[in-house]
Amino acid sequence: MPSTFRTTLFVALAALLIPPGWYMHHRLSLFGAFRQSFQTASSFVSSNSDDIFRIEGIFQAEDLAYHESSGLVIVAGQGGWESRFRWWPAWAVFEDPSKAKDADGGLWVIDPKTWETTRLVLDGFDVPFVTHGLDIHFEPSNLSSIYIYVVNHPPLLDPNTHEPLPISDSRVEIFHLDLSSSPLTATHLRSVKHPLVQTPNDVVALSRDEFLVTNDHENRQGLKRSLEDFLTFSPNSKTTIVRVRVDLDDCNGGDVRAEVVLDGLHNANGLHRGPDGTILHCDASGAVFTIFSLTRSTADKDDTIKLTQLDSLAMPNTLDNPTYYVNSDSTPTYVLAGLLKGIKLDEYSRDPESKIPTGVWAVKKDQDGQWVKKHLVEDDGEWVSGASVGMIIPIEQKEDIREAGAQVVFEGGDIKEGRNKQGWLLVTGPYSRGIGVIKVDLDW
Ligand SMILES: [Ca+2]
Repeated sequence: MPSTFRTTLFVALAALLIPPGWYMHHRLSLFGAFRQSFQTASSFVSSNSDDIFRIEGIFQAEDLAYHESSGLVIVAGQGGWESRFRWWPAWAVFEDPSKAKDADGGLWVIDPKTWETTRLVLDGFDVPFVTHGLDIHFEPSNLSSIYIYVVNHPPLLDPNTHEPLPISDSRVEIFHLDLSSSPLTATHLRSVKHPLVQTPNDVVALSRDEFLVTNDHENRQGLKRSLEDFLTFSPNSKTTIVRVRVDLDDCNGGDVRAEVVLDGLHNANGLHRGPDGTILHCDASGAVFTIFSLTRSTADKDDTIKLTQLDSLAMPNTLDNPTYYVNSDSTPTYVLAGLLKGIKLDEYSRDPESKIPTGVWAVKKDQDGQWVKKHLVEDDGEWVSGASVGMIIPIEQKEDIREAGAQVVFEGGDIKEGRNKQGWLLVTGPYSRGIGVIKVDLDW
């Protein structure tokens, strides 16, 4: 065989095999296939055991929302533990739809000053509540009035027997919470279903009557769904961000209007409001965090919304629901939680004893405009199993100074020293036994 032919053949084979090989290796790395050991969350704090704990009594909470004016955290989760391992459409678990009623889904508020939790009374709501992503909306004119939007995955009922079928009847539930009510009560306003919302994952409220929702998959289960997770280069038009509008003043429910705002996405998952009106999003299995601008056009009779990508960042492990905080230097820092061993998802999702390794990153732009990352916490799954969200509650500067025993410095009436140098990081996920809380440094 002439050497030039051999060389050409070698180059051709390499050109054919290296890109798929690199891609396979990269995606397997994102899924944690080559990782065998994981740190514990306790190794991320000093010897002060008060700096890490877990809020018990709220199982499998996928998402968190922070109500700035009251300082309360709002959570959707489950009161029952076992049912998720037999019915959880979000992770393709359809084994026993009758278990959905045992999920004992609910809403809670957490007071980060005392870490006390209060389960809300749900008024006018009696369907199985299998909670997923959530968001809140409130008007500046009435800060004690909060609208809560929660993705729910109850099973479809057989129209004749009314028995649950192994098919998800996914929708978004809208509640209204009056913080002055006693006991604290969330009134169910309506369930929102639409043909464009088939595999809802997360929501972000744009106004009281309007929200965006992600559809995370085209396929609900099976090999095709696994291929969707693994192959980013074949985005599907049904993996979308959808805008939904309802009229909550219409006592009869009224129409649900929906339109696709972005299609061709891969594994569209978490949504969150970002700084300056941006929308934060994560491609979960592709491990890509994206920041969109949101613009409205009222040129037509009906206003339209456009999402335009401003920035993105590829991360080293699968992602879920993004959040952010703004530190004292006004730099937005994004908090990205995810799985460190996503390749064992099928196994984890059916085993009530599973402990799913978890990681939470903080990422921000440095002075040169380059992304920088910090691993806020990693856990082997004992503290928090399968994190889907991390949220920072900055520790008030006075408390910070008092705890640190530092000298208080007043400048123009404001305390400057110690400002927001530490925060409480809340971590939870759809397989967590509680809400993990850990004190983290924000000064980096
Ligand atoms: Ca999610």
